[in-house]
Amino acid sequence: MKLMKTLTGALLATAAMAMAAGACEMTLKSSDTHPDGYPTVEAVKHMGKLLEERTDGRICIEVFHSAQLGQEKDTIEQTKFGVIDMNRVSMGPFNNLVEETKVVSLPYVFKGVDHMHRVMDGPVGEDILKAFEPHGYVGLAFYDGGSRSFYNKVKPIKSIEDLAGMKIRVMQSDIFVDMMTALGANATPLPYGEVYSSIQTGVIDGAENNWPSFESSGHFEVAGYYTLDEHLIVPEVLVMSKASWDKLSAEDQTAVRQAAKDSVPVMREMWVAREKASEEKVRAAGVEVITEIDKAPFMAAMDSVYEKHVTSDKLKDMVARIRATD
Ligand code: GTR
Repeated sequence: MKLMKTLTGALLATAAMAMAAGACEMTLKSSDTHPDGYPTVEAVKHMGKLLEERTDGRICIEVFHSAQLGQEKDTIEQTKFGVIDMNRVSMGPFNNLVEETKVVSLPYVFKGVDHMHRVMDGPVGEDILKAFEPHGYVGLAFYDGGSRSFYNKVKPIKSIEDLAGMKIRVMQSDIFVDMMTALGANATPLPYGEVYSSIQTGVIDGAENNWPSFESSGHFEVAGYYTLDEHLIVPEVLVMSKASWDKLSAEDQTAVRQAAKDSVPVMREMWVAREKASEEKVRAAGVEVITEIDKAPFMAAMDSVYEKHVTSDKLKDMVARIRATD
């Protein structure tokens, strides 16, 4: 009897799911490297809810979290060809494809997270969103990625000198490789999903990221020192495949854009809460957090990165506009 009830329940649940799925004329597949519950994943789910409501259930979004569709660099490729409809990634892995994304991936380009918000919500952000289009993507919205700092398994990093010769994983972009070289360390560009085991086995000494990523990836379990030098504030971006976009009516395109935009404040709220929760969890696990750090020498060391990467008038102008934003 109990088994019958369970089976009937399961069948009903399956039927309900099929009906719900059947109501969607179109389900946009969206990729994210982070696990379920992470603010970026939840933000795109929220966007999906809005879109479903506003299109009377015609357009839905399914978020494939936890890198189910692959590591960021590969999913970016697949998004271009419309195999994946939407993708939430860091701007870093886009640097070598869409040069405008470089300006917001430069070390210490923003004065802080509030400054980053003002820039991304303003005309520079608008220009960057538009810059995706000739490359096969439609820029929909920017999300928060906090500030990134170094963590490692060897020792507390208290100055640039401590970084000398250390093997540090970076995202796959030339800017970050040059940033590490400028700091006297050895950059190891790797996909995110390989970082945990690479630290564990000693292939690398450490990596760099924000509180929520440091925590949710479990990297804090293998890297016991976290230095809050905050060298990068790289916003996240939500893009849509231009191939998928072109299949939508103009009206539906507007609905997609608006739903993405409306998910931003919700994401920002979730981000702040998650940063706090992640910090608490990491500290409770006994990670040594180095907060007393003089950032001035780190900033000064970045001149060579700017000289090498900010060469065109277009990028120079964008950096100047970022700096001029109050
Ligand atoms: C995270 C970011 C991811 C990914 C990751 C990385 O902060 O949210 O999109 O880029 O960093 O370091 O690869």
